[in-house]
Amino acid sequence: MNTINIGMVGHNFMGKAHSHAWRTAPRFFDLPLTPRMTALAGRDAGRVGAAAATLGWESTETDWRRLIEREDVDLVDICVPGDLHAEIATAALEAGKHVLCEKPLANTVAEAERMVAAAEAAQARGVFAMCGFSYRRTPALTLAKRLVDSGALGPIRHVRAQYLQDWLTDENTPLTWRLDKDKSGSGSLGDIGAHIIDAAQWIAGSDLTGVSALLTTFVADRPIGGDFVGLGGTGGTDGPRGPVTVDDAAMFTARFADGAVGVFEATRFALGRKNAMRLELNGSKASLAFDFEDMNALWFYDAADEPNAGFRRIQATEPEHPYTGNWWPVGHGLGYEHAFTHQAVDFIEAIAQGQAPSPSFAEALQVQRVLEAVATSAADESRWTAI
Ligand code: SOE
Repeated sequence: MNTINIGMVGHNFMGKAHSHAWRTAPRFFDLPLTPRMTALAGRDAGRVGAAAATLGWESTETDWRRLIEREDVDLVDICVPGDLHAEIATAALEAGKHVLCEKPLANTVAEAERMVAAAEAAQARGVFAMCGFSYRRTPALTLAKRLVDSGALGPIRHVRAQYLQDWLTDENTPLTWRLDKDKSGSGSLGDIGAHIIDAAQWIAGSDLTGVSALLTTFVADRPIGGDFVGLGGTGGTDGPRGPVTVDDAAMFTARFADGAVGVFEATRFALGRKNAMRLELNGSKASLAFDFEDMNALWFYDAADEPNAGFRRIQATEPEHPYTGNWWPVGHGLGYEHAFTHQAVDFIEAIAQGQAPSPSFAEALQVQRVLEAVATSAADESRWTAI
C-alpha cells in the first residue's frame, strides 16, 4: 500500500484537529496515499507522550529538528504558534518534506517571504507546501466559491466579512500565547481576521489592494499562568498580571483589485458570538451569505427569481455539494472538524498528482501583506495604506 508518513509538531487545539483529520481522511475518502501518523513532536516528553497515546501517533520526538531529520517522515504538519512557523517550515522544505503550516502563515511579511522562497524552491523538486486556511473546505463556503466562479453573482460590488468570538470578554481570562505579540504576531487580526481575509479574497476571486484600519485593545493586562483549557484557559483573579501585547479587535474598510469594496471586522469580545465567521457578497445579479454558527447553510438571493422571493437557504449537504457525498445521508450535517479532514484529503491528492496545492504559501503571503497593511494603517490614524 502507498503510504505518506506524517510528522506533526504541536498537540494542542490545532494538533487535535489535524490528528483527527489524518486519521479520518482515509476512512471516508479514497486516497492515492494513505496517511500514517508516524511521529508527534512536542517539547515536554511527558505531555507529548500522553498526547501521542490519546491522538494515535506511533512515536514521539521532543525536538522538531529530530522530526525533520527522520527518514520515515514525508510530510511535516506545523501546529505551533506563529513565531516558529518560518524556521520549521523552511527547514522541513529544505530537507525535502512536504509542509502543511497552520495560519496565519507567519508573524511578519519578511518571514512569509522567506517561506514562499523555500516553498517555490521545493516545488521545483516536487515537494509541496500548503497553508491551513481550513474554512475554505467547509462545504457551504466551497459552494459559495463555486457559485461566484460560475458567474452566478455577476461582478462583485460588496464584501462584508466578520469573525466574531467572545472568549476574551472576561478580563480575568489568563494570558496565553495568543495574547503575546512575540508568539502570535497579532491578536484578533491574525488569529481570526486572517481567515476572513483569505476567504473573502478566495471567494471573490480578487485580492485586496488597500485598507483603512483601526485596532484596539480593551483589556491591557491579564493574569499570568492559569490552566490552558480550550482557547481561554482558566485562571485566578489574584496574583500577578502581565501585559496583553496584541489587538483585541480589528476593523477595516478595503478595496479589491476588481473594484469591489469590503468591510472587515474581527473580535474576540463580541459577547454571545462564539464562532460567527460570516461572509456576505453582493454582486450585480445575486447575493450570498454565510454564518459559521449555521455552517451547513448557504443563503442565496437571485435577482432573477420572482419579485420579493427573498433569500433561499441552500442546505449544503446534498451529494453534489463539495465533499458531502463522502459523509452522511442528505441533511445530516457536518461540523468544524470536517474542513480539516477535507484539507488533509486535498493536500494528499495534490501531492500524489504532483500538482501545486491551494492555499499556497504565496496566497498566504498575500494575506500576510493585508495583515501588515492593517497594522500600519491603524498605527497611523487609519491612513489609507496600499497593499
Ligand atoms: C481561536 O480564536 C481560533 O481557534 C482560531 O485560532 C482558529 O483558527 C479558528 O478556527 C477558531 O478560533
